[in-house]
Amino acid sequence: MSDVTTSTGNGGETHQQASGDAPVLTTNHGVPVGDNQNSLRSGERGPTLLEDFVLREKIFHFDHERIPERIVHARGSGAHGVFEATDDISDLSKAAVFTKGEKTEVFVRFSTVAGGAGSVDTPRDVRGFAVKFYTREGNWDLVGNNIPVFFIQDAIKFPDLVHAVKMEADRAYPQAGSAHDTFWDWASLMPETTHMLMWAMSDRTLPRSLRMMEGFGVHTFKLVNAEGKASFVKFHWKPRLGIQSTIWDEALKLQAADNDYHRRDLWEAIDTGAFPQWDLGIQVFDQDFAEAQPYDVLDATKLIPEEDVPVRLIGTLTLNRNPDNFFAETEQVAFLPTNIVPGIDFSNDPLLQGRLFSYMDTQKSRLGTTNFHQIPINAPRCPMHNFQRDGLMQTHVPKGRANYEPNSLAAHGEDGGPRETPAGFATANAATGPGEQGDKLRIRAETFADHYSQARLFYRSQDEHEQAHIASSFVFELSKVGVLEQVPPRMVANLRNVDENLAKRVADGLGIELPEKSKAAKAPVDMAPSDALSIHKNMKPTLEGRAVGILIADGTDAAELDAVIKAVEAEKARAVVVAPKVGGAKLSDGTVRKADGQLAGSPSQIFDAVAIVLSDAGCAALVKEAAAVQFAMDAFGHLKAIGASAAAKPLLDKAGVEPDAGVTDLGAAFITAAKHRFYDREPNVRTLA
Ligand code: HDE
Repeated sequence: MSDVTTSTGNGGETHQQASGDAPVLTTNHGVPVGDNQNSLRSGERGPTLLEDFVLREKIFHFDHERIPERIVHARGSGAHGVFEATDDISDLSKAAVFTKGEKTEVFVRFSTVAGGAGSVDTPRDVRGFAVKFYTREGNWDLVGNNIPVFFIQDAIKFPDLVHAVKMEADRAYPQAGSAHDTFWDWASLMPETTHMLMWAMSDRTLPRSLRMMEGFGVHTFKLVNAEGKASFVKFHWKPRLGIQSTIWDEALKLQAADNDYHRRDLWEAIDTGAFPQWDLGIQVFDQDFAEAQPYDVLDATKLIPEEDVPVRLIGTLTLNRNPDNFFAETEQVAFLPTNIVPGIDFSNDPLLQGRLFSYMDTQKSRLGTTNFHQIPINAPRCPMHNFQRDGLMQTHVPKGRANYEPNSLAAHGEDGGPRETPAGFATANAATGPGEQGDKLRIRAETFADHYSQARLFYRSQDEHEQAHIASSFVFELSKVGVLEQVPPRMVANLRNVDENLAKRVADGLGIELPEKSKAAKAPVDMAPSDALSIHKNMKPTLEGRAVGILIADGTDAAELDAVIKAVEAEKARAVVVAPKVGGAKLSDGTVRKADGQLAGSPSQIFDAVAIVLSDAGCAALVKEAAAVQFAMDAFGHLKAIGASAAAKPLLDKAGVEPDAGVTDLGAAFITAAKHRFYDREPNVRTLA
């Protein structure tokens, strides 16, 4: 049944009128609108009248559609889901969200940090990983990142970090990138950033998909059990699809191919039922362990190697529903590290402590009211009662007189309102758990002084290819430092404390003398390398959740094409057919196969592996097509598997594709190869530092 009937009014403009199920168009105040095409005029060609409340309300509301974007993490993508607790940890925490079998609704928002809301998805940047659990004891927000450590130790440095990394104040560029003067000027003067810089310069900041990155709570928190006993805890999210990253050249080209690469990928995965999943892991430790470490567990620039405290998996997060409305949900969601529930508590990490007052404040200025908790995406799903009253945009209508406590109104038969409960949130007593007390001093603890040991740990835990990427990223970023000539040597001087070889590679890559080593506040120590820190050691040889681009042209063998598609789909991957024309190609059997993407708009960087299925004639045509040559050349350069029919050889030759383990025919060998990246190929395609 049609929802609207159309009629043509004066001047030929289209009027759509409600009929059937279509609701009547009204003003915000419910007044039915008779004409949504013409404003009210004085005479047919006269001025518009102030009286036109329909026009004025429509424009007035439109004029105010935007709210201030987040000062950091402005660009984000969100999804609804569910968290299911899978292990009994009642000995550690009394939180209902951790009761084995308990299912809790969640909303998750992933973000980049530096760019504005309209910036691209694939810059080299940290990713936010913020989870709001709507537990039956109130909302718990775990507002973390995809990197387990942070740039700074104390919240007082956060505005400096953000000012330095965001676009420069006078010229308003670069958008969304750290490769510029002010960031490196600041970072090279702040040795505590060194560990996080290692992560930022690694491929961790170039995730292949939001579905394929880890998440971390970063700070040390506490778990508190029913007896009030507290333990220290670090939270981890482990992606079921493994960790997967792109490489720099690919990320740059993805930026050109698709500004919304990650947002689209997340939306489409959920839309097609391929629900992304992560396991929630905890590292639990006590005061004795904390005191025995060569770093301070309250220092957010440090991690706890998984080899020292294994990650115990206690639940699973499944994202299973896309937002209904981006603004109402993803934009208005207000994460607050202060949203915490009984059974979980803060530690004295000075970075976390600073966050505890920042977020409430920012939400007030972003959302305009202290009542932002009443916006549906922020509202708790459990009952909520208190004596907070009034304020801008109040939507609750409390009944009765009880807006203060204590009161004895109940004795008079009136509603006396809510009362506190002994089961409510109580701050963990330091005497029954890890103790962190001290005098009030504006001081940085001596235990925070070692800025290099874990940077070294990270670097030395990477394989040779990952180390080369890190060295090359430093070279690239520092090469973007313009007039501030003192900055690159200062940074390299710091890197000498991390690893002499790394420093030398970066100095060579920049073409500068190796500077004198900077003086470390505390001499670094060697820690045992940790495999958990490497992406390459944590990638899964799988095609699940990935995409294979299949290039075809007129004359492609239908059976050969179908065999590839079938084999790819059997691995739970997307088989995406690409042809010079989106209408399709005429195959060997005379049928026309519609393409999923046109060659010009579907470069190989949007795929994890490519198959090139061509006839002699098809190949002869594509050899003269730059986009086709580039398709093969980039797949090779981005270290991806390339499966090709024998007839495609001239195209591969023209693209400079040389035979190696990742270049196969279209049989089973291709499917095996497609699950990998061929990092050994890299020295043949580009010079790394
Ligand atoms: Fe944030 N951070 N942050 N941050 N942060 C914000 O809150 C802040 C820090 C993180 O998807 C802001 O709503 C301070 C660490 C994520 O909506 C703001 C400090 C970590 C998100 C803010 C930090 C984070 C934010 C901006 C130093 C990883 C996006 C808008 C003490 C553990 C949440 C907003 C979303 C957002 C302040 C440090 C993660 C301004 C002062 C460390 C994922 O309030």
